[in-house]
Amino acid sequence: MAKSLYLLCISALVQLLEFIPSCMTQFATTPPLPVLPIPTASQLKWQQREIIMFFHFGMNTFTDSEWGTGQENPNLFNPTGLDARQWVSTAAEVGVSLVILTAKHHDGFCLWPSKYTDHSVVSSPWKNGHGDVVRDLTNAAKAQGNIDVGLYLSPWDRHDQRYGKNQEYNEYYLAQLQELLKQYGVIQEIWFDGAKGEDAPNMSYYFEEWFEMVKELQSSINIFSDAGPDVRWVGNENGFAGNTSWSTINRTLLSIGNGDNVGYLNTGDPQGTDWVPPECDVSIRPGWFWHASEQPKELSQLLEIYYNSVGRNCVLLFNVPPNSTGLISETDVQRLMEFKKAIDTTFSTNLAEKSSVDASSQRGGQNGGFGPENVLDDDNLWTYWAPGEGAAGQHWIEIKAVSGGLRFNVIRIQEPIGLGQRIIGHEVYADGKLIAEGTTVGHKRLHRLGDVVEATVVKVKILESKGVPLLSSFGLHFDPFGQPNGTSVYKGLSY
Ligand code: FUL
Repeated sequence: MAKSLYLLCISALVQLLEFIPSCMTQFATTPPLPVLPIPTASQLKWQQREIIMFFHFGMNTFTDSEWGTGQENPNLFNPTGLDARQWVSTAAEVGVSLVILTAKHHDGFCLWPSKYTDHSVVSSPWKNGHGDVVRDLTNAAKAQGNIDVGLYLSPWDRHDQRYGKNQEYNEYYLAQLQELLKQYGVIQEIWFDGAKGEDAPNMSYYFEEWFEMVKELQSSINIFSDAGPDVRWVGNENGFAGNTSWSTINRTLLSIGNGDNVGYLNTGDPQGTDWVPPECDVSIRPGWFWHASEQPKELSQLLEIYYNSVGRNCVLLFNVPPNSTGLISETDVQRLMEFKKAIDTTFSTNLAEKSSVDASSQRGGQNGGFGPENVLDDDNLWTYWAPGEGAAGQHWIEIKAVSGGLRFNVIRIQEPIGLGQRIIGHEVYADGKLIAEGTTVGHKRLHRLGDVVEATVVKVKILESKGVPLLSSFGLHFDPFGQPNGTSVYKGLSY
């Protein structure tokens, strides 16, 4: 009897003990509020691509020119060996997931059989007038898999007689836009170039109608122009973003084809009310189009471009022009492979990966899920370090080598931009010595150091930010290539 009473008591005690923790269950710590503006899903996807590819190809490829006059004879267009599968397989090998083709450049010659003009592939000897480069590219991308397509449709048209007559030309342009956006499946970026020659007739483009129509036809597309709305020009064609590089800008201060605001485009605006990140368009060769006399840039130049574009919160739009056979030249393919190998060699190993990591504070305390260890995982978007609310200028993370020392010459810092771009100023210390300083971070900030640094403790201090600063990824890397220009120089917060 006593024994059964004893067992009853024990079982009641066990039930009670099970009940107590369930009463005390804590919910997970909530993520911090975003700092607006934030990217759309399409902009977020675009930013993660980091490097995309431009194919400048068209009449100019056959006339050795950059800006055709519009008077070229369609007979000249005859890329006898054109194979768009080689274009996309080259892109895939470089790790590129979006390629953009010049469907129509300023000379007005159309690479697809437009119903609205005969100045196109239809009038050329290529495939007896039955060819369609846009179709070849979209088919090749689909067959390759994981490659998306974007299109460039030059507003300035030096061939078409309607150019200069506002309504007629805008109708023509919109008709072509509809052809391109309705007939070729999903198009992920549309490029509205701002160039227009000084001798060109006066012409008003109906941008509002164009943009609305584009979004109606392709819901996940990003519209590029000098002024966005989704992606903005970086203000130069060298592939260099500003040392300060905000994805935010004030669109009301921008206009398409206006050369006066290149500085503003280059750095963006911390007070900007619109999320319109910069895209760095630059050619692997001196010209945009292929010329027999030109060669691709040196590997060291390509790497310098990478550090100053991807490493400054930009997407790099690398132009690789197919030649007059209709193929990417072997020299260009080789240079791209060298480039890819160099990037992989430097970045595939994070020397900080096995270090211990500490922070000034963390949101929700030890088990809040926002600890500094999140900067060393593979996710650079949705797992991140968030400090507790605290005095500005007091936030930091510290990486400590667990065994031996850290030997590196590149520092990589990333913000989880899905919650807004926040960091205004930061510094990096190695064993207490300042080794790099900078302003914005954004999706990715790379500091390529002049010297190799050896240290056991590396600290990132956030000097100033909009809201609390967040860090999604941190890396220390060793880059054995090229001659960098020297340490990143902190220019103060003079944005
Ligand atoms: C410029 C054009 O004039 C060039 O030919 C090239 O297409 C470049 C990407 O944009 O505005």
